[in-house]
Amino acid sequence: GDDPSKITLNQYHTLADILAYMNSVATANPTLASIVNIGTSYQKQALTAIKIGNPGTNKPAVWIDGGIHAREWITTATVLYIINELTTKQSQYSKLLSTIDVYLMPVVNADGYTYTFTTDRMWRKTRSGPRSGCYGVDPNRNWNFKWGVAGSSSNPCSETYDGPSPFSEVEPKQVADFLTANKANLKAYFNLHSYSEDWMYPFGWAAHTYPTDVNKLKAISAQAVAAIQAVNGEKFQYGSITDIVYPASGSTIDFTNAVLGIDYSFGMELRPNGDASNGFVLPPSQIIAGASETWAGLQVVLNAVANG
Ligand code: ING
Ligand code: ZN
Repeated sequence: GDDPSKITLNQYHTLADILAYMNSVATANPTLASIVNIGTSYQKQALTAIKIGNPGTNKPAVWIDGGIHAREWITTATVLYIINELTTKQSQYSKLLSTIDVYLMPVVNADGYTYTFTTDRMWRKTRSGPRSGCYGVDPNRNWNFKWGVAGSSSNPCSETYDGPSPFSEVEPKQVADFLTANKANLKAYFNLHSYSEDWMYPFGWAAHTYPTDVNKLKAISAQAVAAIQAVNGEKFQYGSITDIVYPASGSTIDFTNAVLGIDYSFGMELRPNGDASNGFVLPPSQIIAGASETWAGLQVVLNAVANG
């Protein structure tokens, strides 16, 4: 029968299949990979990450997550691609994985992701509620830094509803708790979205507001987008969240940068480019090209972390 530690990379997968894959990768690679239980979702589904790295103590670590927004399926597929890369090409990545640990979480918003398979392909938010007759909070407006300041809504029916309070949503709350507990080792945080082909650094809460080391972030972002372009020719724009997309407060990377002190905190908008008419529904035939270019950009930062 099928070997669950293998996954078809050119298809999208249900949460159940993803969890089975992650478990079997950890079982098949006991010295390289282990399951990290982040917690459970509002609807009591597993929130699961996988830690990949060769044995060692006090290693620098990086975190990469996808599926914080349910309909952005290419982000989940990209995290699965990276898990497969790191666990099936061990000689290629042995130096990297001897130096750093990589935490990968393919589906942050487990309930929303499941809902996009069962009911509404275009769902974005969590599935808590109802509040005022509407379901869900934007899990990328619910983090506890400058919550509710800009580019979010207090209307429960809005796609950017920031929630009744910071970390009202158990999914971002439990990810934040894990990141906080491990902040001494975490040297980079990546939060994947789609779409429009952008590479973004903080901040989103106010325009023309940047971390003090923004010049370092600009320089490595330029290298990352060049590495992305070298794979298939896709041109990603880079800049701060407000420079590149729009104001957005209470987001992932503002929190990981400003509260946890993780300098290399980046958000990305993956394929397709901004001209697409329904860019959330990326044909599966583009998964591998999109994931491989994204992985090239991420490796620029991972290698910088590994080289200290
Ligand atoms: N875009 C992101 C959003 O949450 C973003 C942009 C990314 C903002 C990272 C802040 C931090 O609106 C999509 N497509 O969801
Ligand atoms: Zn998103």
